[in-house]
Amino acid sequence: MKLAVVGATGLVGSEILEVLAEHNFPFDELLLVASERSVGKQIEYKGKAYTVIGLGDAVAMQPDVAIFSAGGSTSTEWAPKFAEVGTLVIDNSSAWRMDPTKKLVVPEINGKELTKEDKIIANPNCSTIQMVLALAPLRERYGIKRVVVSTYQSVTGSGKGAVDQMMAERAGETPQMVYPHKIDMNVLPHIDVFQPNGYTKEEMKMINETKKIFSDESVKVTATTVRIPTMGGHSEAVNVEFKEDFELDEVRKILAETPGVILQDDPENFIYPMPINAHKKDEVFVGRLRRDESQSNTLNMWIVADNLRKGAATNAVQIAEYALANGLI
Ligand code: 2RA
Repeated sequence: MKLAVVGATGLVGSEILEVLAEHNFPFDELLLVASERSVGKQIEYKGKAYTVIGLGDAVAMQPDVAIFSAGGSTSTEWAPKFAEVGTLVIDNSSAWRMDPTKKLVVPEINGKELTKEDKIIANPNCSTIQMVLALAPLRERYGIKRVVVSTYQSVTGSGKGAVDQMMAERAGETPQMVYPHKIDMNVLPHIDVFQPNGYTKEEMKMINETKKIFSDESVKVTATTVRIPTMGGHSEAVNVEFKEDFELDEVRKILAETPGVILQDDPENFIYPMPINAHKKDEVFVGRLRRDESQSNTLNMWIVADNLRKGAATNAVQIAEYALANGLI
């Protein structure tokens, strides 16, 4: 098994290496790939130094799997080149997510749709993954009519520069601005670029990707995505209208029994999901379950996950693990 990590020097790339090590992902050879300006850099993996190579050299080495987190333009140009030499590409960018010929995968939900023919697999957007993982089992049981979600997203979703801006502002220094405004002691209702309909690309990702992952255009989704000055993970307030009524105890049982989901729902004892506790964890944490008393068949939930983990690196590694376990590579 020859494994490539493309974008190995970025925030998500580093997280992918951490997850691979924690999961003891089996490979004989590891290729760490990045842009030309990073070629030659040394990166340590499990105590061994690896030298970063360029994309052209990596394709020529014909890896079995390439996990990409290198931005949309790199994925658009290079994912097909890897696929042509037989590599299974798992891409974290948005480049292939809404391509009708590519699958958008959360292994616990729709991993079974994968076949040997799928050579470029899209990893969903981090804010989508954590929401659909919690909603999927409830959709199975009650059917979903509509989802209203408001997110509270960590600056780590914007990359290292955004973390640096926040920390510089917090230290009273003059920051290198990544955002159009201050982020510390502030919130920005603006993630990615605004669209003609007034939504941002991030909001449209949540809307469109949810429908694709559920293979159900009838699910209505609306989203407001907000950047907040925190690390550790993304948080989401989700209001979901089911087709059928529900019992809260059954909802709790379903979620508690869902692989990859951890229920933290004991408000009396101040137990509820928080990004500070989700940091570096692979699971999705759900709490604050309560009936929406303003509308029948409707539930409020609070969903938190480390966006660099299940929102990106962990989900991508789990796709590779699924492919390996099911003879797809
Ligand atoms: C963000 N979900 O949080 C986007 C991309 N990582 O910025």
